[in-house]
Amino acid sequence: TPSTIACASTRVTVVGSGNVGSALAQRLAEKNLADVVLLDVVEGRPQGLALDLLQARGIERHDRQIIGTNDYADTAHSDVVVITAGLPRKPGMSRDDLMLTNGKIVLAVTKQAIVHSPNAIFIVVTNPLDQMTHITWKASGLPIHQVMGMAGVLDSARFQTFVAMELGVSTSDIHATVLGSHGDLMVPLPRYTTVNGIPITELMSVETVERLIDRTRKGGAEIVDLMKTGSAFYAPASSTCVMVESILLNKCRILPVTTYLEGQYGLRDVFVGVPCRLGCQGIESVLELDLTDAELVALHTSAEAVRQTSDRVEALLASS
Ligand code: TXD
Repeated sequence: TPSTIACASTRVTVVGSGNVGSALAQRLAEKNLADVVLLDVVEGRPQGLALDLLQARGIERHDRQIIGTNDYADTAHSDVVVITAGLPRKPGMSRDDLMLTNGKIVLAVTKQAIVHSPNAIFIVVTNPLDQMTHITWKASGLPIHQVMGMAGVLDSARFQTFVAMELGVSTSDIHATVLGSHGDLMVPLPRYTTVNGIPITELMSVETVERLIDRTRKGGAEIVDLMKTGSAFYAPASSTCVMVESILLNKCRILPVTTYLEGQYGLRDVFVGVPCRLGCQGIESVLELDLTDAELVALHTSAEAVRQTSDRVEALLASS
């Protein structure tokens, strides 16, 4: 394995080489998006995974460098840092149950990564997502447009999948929108969920829409219950990859992203998922959808649940 990357090229560090991290590294390299540095605390695992991915290069026809390491010095000059380090849920656990353990991990990871990539864009994946994004923002000292969380893309992808399965149409023809916090109070928006532009509210009954929303809300838990050890990782890796791609290629895609709101949607000082334009600066702008009163109440309720844990986040930050 080469220990250094010879030429300056686009570089993404993925911290945590578990299920999500390793699947993401594979997507980034095989889509030829960036050189990848895979970092973990476990010695040998990221190095082994990197070697394995390198040995697939000839078959997958790319020449991306992939480094596995336990040393943050190897992550220097990353354009994007993705944080997947931390524990996943076990059956019966809520995402909030992971707060203290993962909070300490995400804090430590951010502080080390920022030293070597002081101007990187950070994407947080670790749960509980909204709170972990808050920690990375504060601990990094970065401007808010450079720190974001991945959840809405995944929740929307799940809704999109269930709608496509229900209607028996191509998933590619469905555009789904899910806002809010990454948890049971997420806010799927049927009015903004369309089949080639036609809102699903015109194509299925209220009961059917509610059933699909319920499955979307419990989409992560359904997989945790089936897998028993570990949680979803293929769709989370794809969802993170699409965000990285929009940033690195300056595609300016509109994606639901967890960000810090400063008055948009009547919300302030809270991290929650809303549609954002993602480009080379990170979050280029936050889009304000025209929501009904009921949709707005649901978004505020979702944000309130995040806010209720903000004292625990602040305590964690203060203790560091
Ligand atoms: O929508 C979303 N945001 C999510 C979030 C979708 C899927 C998974 N989600 C969360 O991501 C999940 O609840 C976890 O909190 C993280 C990572 O999930 P993953 O399934 O990848 O967990 P693994 O396989 O247990 O991998 C975690 C890795 C593992 O290799 C640990 O050794 C490593 O994290 N780890 C660390 N790496 C670096 N530094 C530190 N301190 C560290 N601690 C653990």
